[in-house]
Amino acid sequence: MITRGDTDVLAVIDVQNCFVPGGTLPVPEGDTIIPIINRLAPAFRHVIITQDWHTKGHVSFASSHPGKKPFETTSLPYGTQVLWPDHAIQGTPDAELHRDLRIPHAELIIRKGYRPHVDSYSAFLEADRQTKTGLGGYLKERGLTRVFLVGLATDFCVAWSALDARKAGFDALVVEDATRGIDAGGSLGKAWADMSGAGVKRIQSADIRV
Ligand code: VGL
Ligand code: ZN
Repeated sequence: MITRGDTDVLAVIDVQNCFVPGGTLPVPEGDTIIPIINRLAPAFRHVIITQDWHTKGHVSFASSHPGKKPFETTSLPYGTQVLWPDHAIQGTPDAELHRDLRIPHAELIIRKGYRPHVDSYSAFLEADRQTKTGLGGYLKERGLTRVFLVGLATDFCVAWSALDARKAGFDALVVEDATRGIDAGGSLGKAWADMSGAGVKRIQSADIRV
């Protein structure tokens, strides 16, 4: 059993309308994690939330690349980019946090992917792998050292955030049953292997004392 302390933070990644069934980039069973997150959240004194927040015509959208279809890739100045259906467009209902999330005590909502020409799966570092979101500094200034991650999608925003948390010197634990993956071309298995190699711990919600 894991007992939480005052230096722990729960990071709720991208639990938005776009990423649940009925949204523009639905993660299979994405909505089923919400009751688990709602049950876990009160056990954490510190909670932060991320929100994917793209411009219209964002570079990560297949529709911005003539001839390309969603889930194909393209080459961008910062590397290979998976192309997605249009999703999480700033100010649209699709981009809103899911209405069933009940985390009134969340202390920070951090938006990402808002630069038109750069994607950001990670809550810490944009896809150019240079531009910081500020989350690392925020957590450090507040003395928070251990990050528990839940949300969507396991193999993209959750995994990239967990890996960057480790790189920034935090302990990172992914609560597996409080995540769901997209699994595009084997991405889910690769994500778990990368996370395990980086020292990210894979736990279940039942492991956390609430
Ligand atoms: C995500 C793909 C594109 C995610 C966001 O939240 O995992 N995946 N944008
Ligand atoms: Zn996105």
